[in-house]
Amino acid sequence: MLLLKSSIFAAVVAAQGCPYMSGQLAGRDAPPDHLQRRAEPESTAEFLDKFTIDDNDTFITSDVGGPIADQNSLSAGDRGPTLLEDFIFRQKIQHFDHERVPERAVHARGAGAHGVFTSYADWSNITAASFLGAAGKETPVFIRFSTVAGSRGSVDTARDVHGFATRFYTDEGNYDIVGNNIPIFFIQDAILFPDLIHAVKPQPDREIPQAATAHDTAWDFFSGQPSSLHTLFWAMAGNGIVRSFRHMDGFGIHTFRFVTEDGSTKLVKFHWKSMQGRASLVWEEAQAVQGKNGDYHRQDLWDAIESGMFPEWELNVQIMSEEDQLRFGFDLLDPTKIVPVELVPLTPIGKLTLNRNPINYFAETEQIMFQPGHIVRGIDFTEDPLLQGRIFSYLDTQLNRNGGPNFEQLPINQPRIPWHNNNRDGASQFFIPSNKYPYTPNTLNNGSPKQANQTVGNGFFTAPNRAASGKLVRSVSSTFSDVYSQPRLFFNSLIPAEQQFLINAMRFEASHITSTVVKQNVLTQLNRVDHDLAVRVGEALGMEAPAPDPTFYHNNKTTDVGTFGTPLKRLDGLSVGYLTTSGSTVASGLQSALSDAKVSLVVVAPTLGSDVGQTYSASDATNFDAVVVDPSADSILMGRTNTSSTLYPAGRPMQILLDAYRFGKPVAADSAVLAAAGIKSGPGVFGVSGTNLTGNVLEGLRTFKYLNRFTLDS
Ligand code: HDE
Repeated sequence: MLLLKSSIFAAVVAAQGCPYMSGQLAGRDAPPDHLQRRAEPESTAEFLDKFTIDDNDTFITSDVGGPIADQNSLSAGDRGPTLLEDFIFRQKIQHFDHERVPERAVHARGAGAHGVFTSYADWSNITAASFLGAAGKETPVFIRFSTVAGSRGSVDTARDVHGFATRFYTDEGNYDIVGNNIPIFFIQDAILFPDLIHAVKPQPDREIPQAATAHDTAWDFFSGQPSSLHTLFWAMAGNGIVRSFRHMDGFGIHTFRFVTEDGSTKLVKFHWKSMQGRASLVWEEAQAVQGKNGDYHRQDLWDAIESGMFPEWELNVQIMSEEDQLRFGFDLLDPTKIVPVELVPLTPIGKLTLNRNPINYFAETEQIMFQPGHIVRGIDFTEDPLLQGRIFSYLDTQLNRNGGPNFEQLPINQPRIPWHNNNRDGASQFFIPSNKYPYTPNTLNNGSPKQANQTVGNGFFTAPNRAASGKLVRSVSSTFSDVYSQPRLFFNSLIPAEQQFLINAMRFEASHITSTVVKQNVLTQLNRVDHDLAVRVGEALGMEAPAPDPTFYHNNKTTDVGTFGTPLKRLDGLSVGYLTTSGSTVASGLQSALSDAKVSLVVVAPTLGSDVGQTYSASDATNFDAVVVDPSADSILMGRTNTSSTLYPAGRPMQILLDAYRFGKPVAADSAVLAAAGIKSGPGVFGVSGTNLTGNVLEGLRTFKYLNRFTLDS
């Protein structure tokens, strides 16, 4: 029989939840509601344990508990037909037939993990949010990272915006920051979201291409809706092809409100800063990874957490006043604008550590249902029209995915504190409400559950200074109209190599467009941002850019927006390939220095052996962040004496070295091998014997990409 770690009864009663404990189940003399509230939300381990099924040393049962054998169906005679009465067959197949729920309409492909958020201080001077109310206060979290356009089985390294959705299980209810790794968005009004998504998803007739924007409809939309340019620029630069989820930042995008207990407000923007540092792939590499390992990001996150290298992010806020809404030359309600850090610096307020992989992907990562409308006391919305629309959309889509309104009762969605309200029934109601008076106002249940507000019951409250008035209009605010200055600011702020990557990405994407009109529209829009950029993209299309259109041209720059050119902060979880032959040994100094830096050294040889981690047949440059060629094995490896092995594709060892070099990674080999590969000496190309190999490899990993290897337009 199935064993729940604790019994079903205990799960339901303890199920935190279970609001109904306060009635008959818990006895008439149960303490009043507010005294039942836990001082702290239940820890993740404690909470998940109640719902975890342990199959060890059990017999298979039917869904309703009776032990059964489900390996053979019941048939009429040895060779006869299966019988309708076979309830075992029917239940098993039927459950299988219904195993899937609709994948997310966007952000279908993702990976998640549990963790903990720790507040750096008591922030009650800016917010009444209790999870930010004391130094060292810990709150359990679950994060889901994702790409946007691809379906659930698509590849991880598609060029795309990446989702960065965080749920805080706070002691005052669940709070979600459903953000992305790019700090702005394509559109300003939520009503355009279906148009954006229909345009970037595969074309409707042929359902091609999967998880890619390099097609006519996407660029038709981008060039017709120039509010999308700023996000598009970020996605075409390194942020679209990150090295891993661990190496990207996250953003809340919209401006939100912090509200204090005395009702005063601050406008805030959220920034999650990767404590690993930011890093990206180059496009050739990302495409190669797509073929070699579609689970590249998912696996990186899983492996890092499994091996105790817990990824961390610092939560920062930009804090602004209500009076600042139009102060910076753009509107803080416009989600296509960043607030440059020179104007408003980042204030670090806490740290997030991911420390636990899910037990079951479907139950946790697939069933978590985020909502910008999951908000807590001390935080409030703004009038950003994109945010306003999202507050509706996420609740609506969860109803569709779950098939009913009880999805908040799923373990991953439950708050870790009790909840009480008069919502009732619906498909799959998991609890047994004991209150016979589920309405407000009631006298028959002494008014319970009672109304809570700011002063009674520690309730949620809308910022008291929020006001709205005006004639009804169906238009975007005129304060949102400049959509060109900030893409230019972004482009100006990139180092030349990343500017080139961005241009190359646009060349790649735009050269997939078949419509001449769309290509012309793209150049027209790029030209409004930067004439030189339009000329350079146009060159690849064999088209001329329009004459300069300088209305929005400027030379301003900001900082901290690129993903290349800044050394990594931590090397945890990176990997070095050591190309050798079976039976060779790795220099022990290198081995131990890498392991001290939490970098894995993967020995690659023609066949597996005790010290060999990968065979050449299964290996590639995309598996490593740096490559070292064993000096004692190089003549064999580089094909000079053994060109015809059947154990791996011809030339594979040399290919690994060359690709690593082409992808900008540090490489180390002896000079004969480098010469045979045609690799010239230069930054990130190291000798392998007698020199400071270990120091060079570590320094190379920190540098991560050697940008001098990539040609710039002259
Ligand atoms: Fe989403 N978005 N979105 N989005 N979004 C969804 O909700 C939507 C937007 C984001 O890991 C959906 O649960 C509208 C901005 C993330 O589970 C859906 C608009 C940002 C995730 C939806 C936006 C995001 C979603 C699909 C325009 C960055 C994945 C499934 C107003 C701040 C969350 C789901 C996860 C998911 C609607 C715009 C981020 C359909 C209407 C801006 C990270 O409800």
